[in-house]
Amino acid sequence: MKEQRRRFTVRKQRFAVLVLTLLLTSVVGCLGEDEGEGSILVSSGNNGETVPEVAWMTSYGGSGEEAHGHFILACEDGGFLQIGETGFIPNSAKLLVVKVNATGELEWKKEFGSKGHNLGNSAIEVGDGYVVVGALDEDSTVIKLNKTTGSTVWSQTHNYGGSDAIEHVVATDTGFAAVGYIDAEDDENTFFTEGKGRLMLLDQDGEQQVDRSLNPHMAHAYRLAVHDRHLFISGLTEGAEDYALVKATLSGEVVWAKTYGGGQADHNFAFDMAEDGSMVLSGHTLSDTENWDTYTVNIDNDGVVLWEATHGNPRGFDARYIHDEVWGLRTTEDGGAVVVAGTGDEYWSYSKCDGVECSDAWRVYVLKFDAVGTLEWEATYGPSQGDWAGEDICITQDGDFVVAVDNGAFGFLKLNTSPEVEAS
Ligand SMILES: [Ca+2]
Ligand SMILES: [Ca+2]
Ligand SMILES: [Ca+2]
Ligand SMILES: [Ca+2]
Repeated sequence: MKEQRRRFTVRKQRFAVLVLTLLLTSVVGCLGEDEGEGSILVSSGNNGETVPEVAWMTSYGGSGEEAHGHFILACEDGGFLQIGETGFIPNSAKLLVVKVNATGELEWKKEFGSKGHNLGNSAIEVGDGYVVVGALDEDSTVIKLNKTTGSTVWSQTHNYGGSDAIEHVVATDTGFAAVGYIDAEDDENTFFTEGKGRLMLLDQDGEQQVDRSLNPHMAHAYRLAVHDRHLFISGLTEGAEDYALVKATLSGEVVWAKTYGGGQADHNFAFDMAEDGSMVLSGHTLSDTENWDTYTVNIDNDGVVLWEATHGNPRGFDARYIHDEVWGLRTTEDGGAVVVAGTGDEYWSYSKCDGVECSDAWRVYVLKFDAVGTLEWEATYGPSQGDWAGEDICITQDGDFVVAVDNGAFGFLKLNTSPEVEAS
C-alpha cells in the first residue's frame, strides 16, 4: 500500500526492496475494506500523556486499484479536501481529489487524466474555488475546481521539461506562485525525483508568467509560503542530503538559500509557516539515528535555527529496525507544531510484538511540539489488522486534527484534542 514511499527510503538498501515487495503482497492480501473506528488502536509513546482521541475515520477510494493521499486541506466550510492518486504510476494512476464535509461524509470526488503517470500533490482554497496542483502525463498541471460540485473552472498543463510536476502553490497579488521540479531522473518515485527544483509564477488563470530554476539550491522543491512580500520555499538538496530552504522575491529572485541537517541523509517533506514568519520543517533523517527518525526544525524568518528535535520508535521496539517517516505538519496557535508520520518495521529479520502492537504493522504517528520544541505528546493510531501511515495533517476550526491516512484509500482520521481543557 505505501510501496511508493517505502521504496524511497529503502532505495539504498536493495535487498530490503525485494523483501518489501514480498511483504506488501502479503499485507495487501489480508487488508480489510475499511476498518471501523471500534478497532482503531491508540497508543501513547510518551508515558501516559493525554493524547487526542479518535472522533471518526472515513475512507474513500477511486476507480483504480488502491488510492494514496498526499495532502489534506481544512476548508472554510468546515469540510476537508484530500489530494493524491488512484492507481499506480506509471501505468494506471489518475489524479484524485476527494471532498468530505465536517463529519467526514463524502460530498464529491473527481479524477483527472487518462490512466498513466498522473500525480495529485496539493491544493489551496481561494475565494471562489480550490486550486489543485500536480502533473498530468508528466507535465505540470494546475486545476481550479468549483467548491460545491468539484467541476473544473479552468485547467492549465504545461511541459516545463522532462518529467515535471508542481508540488505546491500559493496565491499572490498577481496570481499564483508554484514550486516543483523538472527533469526527474527517478520519475517513478513520487517523493524524491532527483530532478531540478523549479519556481513558476502564474497569472490568475494559471497561465505561465515566469519560470525560474531553483538549482543548485534544491533538486526537488516541495512547499512554499508568502511572508512580508517574499517567497519561502522548502525542499530537498541534490541527493536528498539535507533539508533546503530558499527565500526569494515575489518575482523569483533568490535572496538566500540555506540547508539543515546532519552528516547523513535528511529528507525534507513537511513545511509550514506561522503567522510571525517563522517556519517549521520536518522529514526524516539518518543523521545520528539508529534508523530513519523524524527530524523537525523550527527556523526564524531569517533562516536561523530556533530549535530542532529528533524522535522515533514511539512504540518502543528495537530502534535499529523502525522507520519513522514524516510526510506533513502544521504550525499550531500555541507557537508549536503538529507533525504526522508513519512508523513501522519492514525487515524480515526482525519482528516484535508487545501486547497488541507488532512492529511489522505500520501506524499513523503524530507528534505535538510546543513553542520551544519540547515534545508535549506523541501517539500512534492504526487498525487491529493491516497498515496505516500518516500522509498529512490539518487543523480544524476548533483546533482538532484531521489526518490524511494511507490505508489503501484516502482515509480521513479526525482526532479530538482535549475539549475539557478548552471548556474550563
Ligand atoms: Ca513534462
Ligand atoms: Ca545531511
Ligand atoms: Ca526510527
Ligand atoms: Ca519485521
